[in-house]
Amino acid sequence: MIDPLDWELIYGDEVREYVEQDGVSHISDFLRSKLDKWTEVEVNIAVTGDSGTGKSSFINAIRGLKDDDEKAAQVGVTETTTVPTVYEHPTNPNISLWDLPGIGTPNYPDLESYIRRVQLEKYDAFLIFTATRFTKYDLQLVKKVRSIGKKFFLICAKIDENVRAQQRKREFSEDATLEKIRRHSLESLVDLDSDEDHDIFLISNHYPNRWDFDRLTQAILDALPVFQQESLALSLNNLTSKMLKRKADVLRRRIWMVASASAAAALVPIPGLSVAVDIGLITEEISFYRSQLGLPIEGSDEFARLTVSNQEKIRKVCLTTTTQVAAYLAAFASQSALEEFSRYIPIVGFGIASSMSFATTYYGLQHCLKQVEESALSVLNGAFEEALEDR
Ligand SMILES: Nc1nc2c(ncn2[C@@H]2O[C@H](COP(=O)(O)OP(=O)(O)OP(=O)(O)O)[C@@H](O)[C@H]2O)c(=O)[nH]1
Ligand SMILES: [Mg+2]
Repeated sequence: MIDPLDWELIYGDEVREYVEQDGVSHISDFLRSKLDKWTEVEVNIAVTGDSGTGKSSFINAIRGLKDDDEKAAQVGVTETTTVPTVYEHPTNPNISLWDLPGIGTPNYPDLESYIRRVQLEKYDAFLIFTATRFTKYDLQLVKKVRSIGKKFFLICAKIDENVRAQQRKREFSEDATLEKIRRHSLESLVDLDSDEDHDIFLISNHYPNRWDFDRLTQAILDALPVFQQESLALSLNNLTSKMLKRKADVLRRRIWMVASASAAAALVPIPGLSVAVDIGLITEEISFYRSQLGLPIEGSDEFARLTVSNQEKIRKVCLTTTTQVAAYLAAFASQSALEEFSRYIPIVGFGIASSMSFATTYYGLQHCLKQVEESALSVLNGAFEEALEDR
């Protein structure tokens, strides 16, 4: 696990080095480029496993696509994926999901030919799919992937089908069914070191909000280096409560950079606000919070379906004009806490970190993000209750 403070300051060294070399006169542009860096970080995820185990369906589900969407991977009951195919994430072309045929399928008869053609080195993580038991080829691949120090995840898809089949029995327990599936697929891993705990993720590509789909997503994120974690977390749009929290955490950790950029660029006083801030940048950041955390836009059908109380919550953080943002920030303009911000002084310097402008932006954004997060969670819980009522 990464120390939260390190996480917050992942760009700290780069910013400090920049300031040492170039001073702070153009720091605002530099910080803006860091705020956008997540869009440039490449993440390559390999999705592999035997034919028909749900690889292509997963690639669609994690990208929030339906199987018949234009950019969807082809899904079918007959063998569909025969050559490695890359699928970009719709919100970020640098997130690549590689649909790889399994070893033992006609084009890849054994591990050697697979390694030659698939180039294991280029992937950050391997997702190995099964629908029942892992094959001897899956085991060979796990050993190989582990030997080169790469992360892998063992996944058993189509859990909905299994659960549905068991439901026909008189004595049905979902927990017992899941445990049985888990044990059954673990048995096929006996060849791997017995002292290591092998986690198996039981998912359904058709119900990404149920079973282990979210736990798998979180585990993949946890396994990546920080920059890639940030990039993938901000790119994924399958919103669950854990995902919301993770996204909000990533957004919270960049507030000091927005506050620094705001303080450095704040040349023009804003009417109605006693302190100069970069109001354009702050407005953009707040809008980023709303889109990242999936708040429905006022006027949309989704918005119209919300409860009155959720609509009210969203309106409060719908700050789209300079005047609205200035009025919101005014409440934070008198606050300053030198001690709290002292950790930023060695990075951006005393002038910026101790300014009123920094403090106003910092506190204003912290508060706003909290409000957006709470509203998003409330909307999500409302949608969840609605889904339960429909069942
Ligand atoms: N019920 C259910 N069906 C699934 C799930 N995942 C995939 N399927 C179905 O299983 C079949 C095979 O899915 P694909 O995603 O094409 O499997 P694949 O691993 O890409 O198969 P190949 O390309 O042939 O290697 C399709 O009919 C899917 O609709 C799931 O989680 N639940
Ligand atoms: Mg396929």
